[in-house]
Amino acid sequence: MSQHAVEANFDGLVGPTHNYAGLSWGNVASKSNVHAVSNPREAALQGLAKMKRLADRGYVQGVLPPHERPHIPTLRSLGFTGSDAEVLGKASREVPAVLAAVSSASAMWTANAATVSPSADTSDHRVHFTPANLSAKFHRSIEHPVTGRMLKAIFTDEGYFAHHPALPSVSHFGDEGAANHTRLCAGYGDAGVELFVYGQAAFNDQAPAPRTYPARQTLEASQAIARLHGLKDGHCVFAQQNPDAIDAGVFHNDVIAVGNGNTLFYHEMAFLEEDRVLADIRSRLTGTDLQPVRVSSADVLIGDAVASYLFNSQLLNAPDGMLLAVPGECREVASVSRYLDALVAEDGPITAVEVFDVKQSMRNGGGPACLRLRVVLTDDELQALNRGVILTDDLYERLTTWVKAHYRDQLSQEDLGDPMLLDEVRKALDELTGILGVGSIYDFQL
Ligand code: SUG
Repeated sequence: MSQHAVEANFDGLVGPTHNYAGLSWGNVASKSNVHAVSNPREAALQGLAKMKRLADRGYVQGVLPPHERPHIPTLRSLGFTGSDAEVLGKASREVPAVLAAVSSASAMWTANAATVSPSADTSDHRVHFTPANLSAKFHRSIEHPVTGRMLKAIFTDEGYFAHHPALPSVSHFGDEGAANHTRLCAGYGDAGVELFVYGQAAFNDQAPAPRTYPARQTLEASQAIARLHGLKDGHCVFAQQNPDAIDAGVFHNDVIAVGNGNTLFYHEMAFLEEDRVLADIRSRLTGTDLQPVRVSSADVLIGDAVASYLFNSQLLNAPDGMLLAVPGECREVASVSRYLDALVAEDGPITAVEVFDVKQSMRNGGGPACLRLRVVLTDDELQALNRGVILTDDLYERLTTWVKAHYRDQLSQEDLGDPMLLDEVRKALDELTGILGVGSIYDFQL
């Protein structure tokens, strides 16, 4: 029996070490802004402003705290010894590139934090979470232990929430979380179809694969998650991403497609077997008909989609249709801006477009949709979670004041070795766990 449910969005609060280190081969923005000076304060305030605007519209908005960076325990695991300041100093002199990796604020992109299956889809009727191992990139592979701890601290009640450890952290089971997972459904509380999009099959040498850039997600990882979450075969669709799209800079499916309710908004180059994928979704979706909104290359070239992040938008239910929350860059690319005007003028499911400024994150390849993890929750589940992370006017004010008190307004690669930065970050994060009421979740607190 279906229950009333809502989609809550948990945005990653941008951490105080947000910087541009060029860590993500295959992510065009990350590589083109390498070593630019970042502004962590502006980045965090842009993220908070997005959350506040959506919360003001009545969407349930949550906050996921940043991770501890630079991550001294990782440096110790790599053989650096001494006091924390000594570890930092040695890493900064001897392996600055490794220090940059363990300093990345990449946990802000919570679409990669985990894959989440709502209770309406799972065999035990609990909400299931699997943190993504993010094994494709070293700087991201260190996120999942803390992500898992945070999710457990927020979704604690085992009667409602089930937590799995990340998959084995090797390329065969490379998993990038919800960025490669879309749920289509009639109502949020109804059983839906979970669409898992992968870049490559790992145990099949003959399978199509990208030639230039890495495929981060494997079919085998997606299948393992479906099994762990107790999803019925009849409710899952596995789709291979078009390898040419990956080679054009589409390193996650959410850079080329986004779904909500019965609507799938995607570029014609998104899937290798477009017709089969749509047919499989149609045959599994109950209580509604799939509404594909397909963007052709004639309207928007894939390069323009990657440059503007058109598909890395949040597609949200609105009173008279659906709202597409797009990054500001969509109005800077002429073909995309034209396309958006035509989209809302036509009689389709997407009825409104709104622009959000998340430029600091965008310069590392993270748009509005990368910054949020969607968690569909029934009314009871929503009441059961740790409410301290739900954005209210008061929490927004407190977090804004906290950012202004603790964040720098410029950060270069040289600054990452500054022992003062480490102290500033720890002081800030210690205060933050108190503000959010999540207890001790950081290594330095344990
Ligand atoms: O994993 N960028 C992230 C961007 C993640 C975007 N997420 C989604 N599409 N859902 C990544 O490539 C760049 C960090 C740097 O270069 O400093 C980075 O990690």
